[in-house]
Amino acid sequence: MSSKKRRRRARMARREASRLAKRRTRRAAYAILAAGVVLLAGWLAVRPFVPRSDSGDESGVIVVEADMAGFHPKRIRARTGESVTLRLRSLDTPFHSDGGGRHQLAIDRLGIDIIAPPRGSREVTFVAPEPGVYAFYCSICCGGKANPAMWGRLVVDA
Ligand SMILES: [Cu+2]
Repeated sequence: MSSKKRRRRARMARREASRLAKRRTRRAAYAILAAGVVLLAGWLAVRPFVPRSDSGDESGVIVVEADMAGFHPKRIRARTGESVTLRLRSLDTPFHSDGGGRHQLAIDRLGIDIIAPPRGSREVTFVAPEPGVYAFYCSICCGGKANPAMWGRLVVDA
């Protein structure tokens, strides 16, 4: 084989190798891009069902979540004289036939009555009253006040 031929072959081999390397890089880039798109789509699909846990983020804010299974938590605490923001969040969607995904939090003794829209929240701010146990309920869904699941307690300590 002439040296000319050998050089030519070497050049072709180098070209082929560089072409293969480029193809591999391109494939890797596409794979990363596709994985990113899949992850993003997955996150967007799942996000509405992930309960946001912002309870405890703000001081003085008590977050109570409600769904057809009742209030979470069912028992909340406050101290007499402290300013309390009570935020009720409905975890249900508007597709619930019973109550349309709305939930209520009413404390008759304190004149509190808020209704959270489906997958939304409403809040009320008040000064915690004298020590005692104050019952709250939702009378919108699942038999309302007659349903023991839709009851909770605000415990006020001195
Ligand atoms: Cu309810």
